[in-house]
Amino acid sequence: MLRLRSIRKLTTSQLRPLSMSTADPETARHHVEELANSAELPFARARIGTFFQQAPSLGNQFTADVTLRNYLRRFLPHEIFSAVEPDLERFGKRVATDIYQLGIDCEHNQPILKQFDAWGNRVDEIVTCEAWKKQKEIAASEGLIATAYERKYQQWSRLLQVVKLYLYAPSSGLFSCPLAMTDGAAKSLEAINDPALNEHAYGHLISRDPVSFWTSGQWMTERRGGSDVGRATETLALPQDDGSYLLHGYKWFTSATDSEMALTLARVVDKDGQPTEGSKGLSMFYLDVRNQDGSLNNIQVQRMKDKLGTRQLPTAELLLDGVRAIRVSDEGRGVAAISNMLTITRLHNSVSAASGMRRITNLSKDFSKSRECFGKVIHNHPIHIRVLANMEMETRAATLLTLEMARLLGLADCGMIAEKQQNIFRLLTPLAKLYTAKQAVAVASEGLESFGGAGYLEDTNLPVHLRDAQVLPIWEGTTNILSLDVLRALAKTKGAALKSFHEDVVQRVAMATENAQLRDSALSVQQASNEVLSFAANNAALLEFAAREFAYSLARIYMGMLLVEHAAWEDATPQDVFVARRWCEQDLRPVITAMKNGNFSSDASSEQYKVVFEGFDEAKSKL
Ligand code: UCC
Repeated sequence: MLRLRSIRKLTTSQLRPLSMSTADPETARHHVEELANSAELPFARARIGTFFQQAPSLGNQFTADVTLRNYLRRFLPHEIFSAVEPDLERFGKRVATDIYQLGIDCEHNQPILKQFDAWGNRVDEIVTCEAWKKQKEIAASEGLIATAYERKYQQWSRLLQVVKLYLYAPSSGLFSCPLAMTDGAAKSLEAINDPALNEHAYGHLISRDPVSFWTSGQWMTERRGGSDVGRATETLALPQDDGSYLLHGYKWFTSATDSEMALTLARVVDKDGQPTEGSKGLSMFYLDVRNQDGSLNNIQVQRMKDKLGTRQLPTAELLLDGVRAIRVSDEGRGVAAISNMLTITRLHNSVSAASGMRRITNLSKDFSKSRECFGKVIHNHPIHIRVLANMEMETRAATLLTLEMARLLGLADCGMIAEKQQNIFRLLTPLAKLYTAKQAVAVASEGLESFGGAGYLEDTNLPVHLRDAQVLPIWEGTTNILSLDVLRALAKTKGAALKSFHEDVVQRVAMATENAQLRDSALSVQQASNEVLSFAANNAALLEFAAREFAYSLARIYMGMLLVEHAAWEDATPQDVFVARRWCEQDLRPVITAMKNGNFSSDASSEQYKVVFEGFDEAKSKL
C-alpha cells in the first residue's frame, strides 16, 4: 500500500518510477486508482493543484513614496509639512484600500449611453456606476480641487493639491480626467472673476460639499481633429438679444460628458451671419450642460466613444443644437483663453503619468517579493532588479518634474512668481506633458512584462495600466503638437524662456559640482544645457524639424537637474545619488547627437520621406 501522505510531497517525476516499478501489474493499477481517487493528490478531477501565484498588493502610497515625501520635506516649511503629513498618510492608506477598490469597480462597470426611454423619447442619459458617483463625492470631500483655491497654505496650496491628486489618480478609475478639466475651468473662471459666474459656477467647482460639487468638461475637439483647433472648429455662436449666444456644432470628443458645465470654443457670426475663419475667429464660451428643469441644454449625445483605455470615463460625441452659452473671452481670443485651461489639464496629464508609473512600479516590486523563478524569489535576480531600478528611476524623474511644476504654479496662483520662473513654467508645461506621457507608456509596458503572462490578463487588473497610459501622449496635445508648443513658448518670450531655463539649470546644480559623487552628473547637465542653448541660437531654421529631439533634450536636462539637486540635498540618501548618476549617464541632448549624425541635414527630410513611402503607393495601386 502506498503512503499517500508521503506521495503528496513527491514531485511528478518521482511518482512515476515509484508506481511503474511495482512488479505486479494488477497491484500497480490498484495503486494508481487509489492515488487518483485520493483527496490528497494535488492534480485530480476538480482539483487544480496547490500552488497559486500571489496577487500583488499595495502598501500606504504616501509612506511608500520616498521621493514624494522627501520633496515635501525639502521644500515645505516645517510647520506646514507637520500639519499636512497626517492627512497625506491617511489618504495614502485610502488610495490603497477603499478608493483603490472603487477605481477597479469603475473599470468593471463602464458607463453606457441610454438614448431612448421605453416609450421612444430621446433621453440621452449617460449611466454611470455607483463607484464613479462615489469618486465624485470623494473628490469633493478630500478637497482635490478646493485645496488649490482655498489657499489655506498660500503658495504651497497648489503643491499640496497636486500631491493629493498624484496619490489619487491611479485609484480614481479615471475620475482624474473630469478633475483635470474641473481644475482647468476653476482656474479660468477665477481669472475671469465675473461675479455672476462666480456665484453660479465657480463656487461649485471648488466646493468640498459632495452635494454642491460640480465637474466641468472642456470641449475642444471636433470632427476635423483636436490639434489644429483654429481650422478645425466649425461650431457657430449666434448672438442673442440678451447678450447670450446659441451654439450650433458637433463636438467629436467630449470627455466626462456627465459634467454639470463645460468650457468650449465657437465662432461668433457677425450681423451678416458670417463667421471669421481661423484661430482669430474663435471665442471661448461657458455653458450649463442641463437646464434648470434637468433637461439637456439643447445637446444631443450622439454616441459613446469605444476607446482602447480610459473606458471608465464617459466620452461622447455631442450635437450642439442651439445650446445657450455665455462668451467668457474677448471675441477672437478663444485659443489664448482656453490655453490657460490647457496649462492645467497638461499638468494633470503629467500627474497621471508620474503617479501611474509609481503605481505599476509599486505593484511590480511587490510581485518581485513573492514570485519564484529559477530557484529564487525574483527580487534576488539582479537582472530583474535592473529592470525595476530603471522603472524606479523614470518614476522619480517624472515625479520631481511634476512636483516642481506644481510648486511654480503655486507661486503663480498667489501672484508671487518672478518673470523668470513664469517663463520656465511656460516652457516646462509642454515639456513635462510630452516627456512624462512617453515615459508612462514605456514604464506601464515594462511593468506588465514584469508580471509575465499575468500582466496580459484582464482579470489581474493589470492591463488597464497600459491601456490607460496610452491616452497620455494623445489627449491634450500629441508629442509633435507639444514639441511645437515648446517653440511657441520660446517665440512668445523672444528666447527668454530658454535663457531662464538654462540659467536655472546651471545655477541649481552648481552646488553639486563640489560633491565628488555628483560632480560628473552636474557637469553633464550643465554641458548639455549649454549645447542645447547654442543649438537653438544657431539653428533657428532647423528647430521645427528637430522639435521632438529638442524637446526631449530639454526634458532630460531639466529632470537631470532636479535629480542632481535632490541628491545634493543634505538629507538625501545614497539611492538618490545613484538615481541621479544613472539618469545623467544617458544622452541628455539627443538633439545634438541627431545633428552630429546628419539627421537634420538639408536632404534628411526628403530622404526620410522616401524611406517612409518606399513601395507604398505602388502597393496601393496593385489592389
Ligand atoms: O479636449 C481634449 C480631451 C479632454 C480630456 C482632458 C483630460 C486630460 C486629463 C488627463 C488626466 C487623466 S483633447 C484636446 C486636445 N487638443 C489640444 O490640446 C490642442 C492642441 N493644439 C494646440 O495646442 C495648438 O498648438 C493650438 C490650438 C494652441 C494652436 O492654435 P493656433 O491658433 O495656431 O495658436 P497660436 O496662434 O500660436 O496662439 C494663439 C494664442 C497666442 O496668444 P497671443 O495671441 O497673445 O500671442 C498664443 O500665445 O494662444 C496662445 N497660446 C498659448 N498660451 C497658444 N498655446 C498656448 C499655451 N500652451 N499656453 C499659453
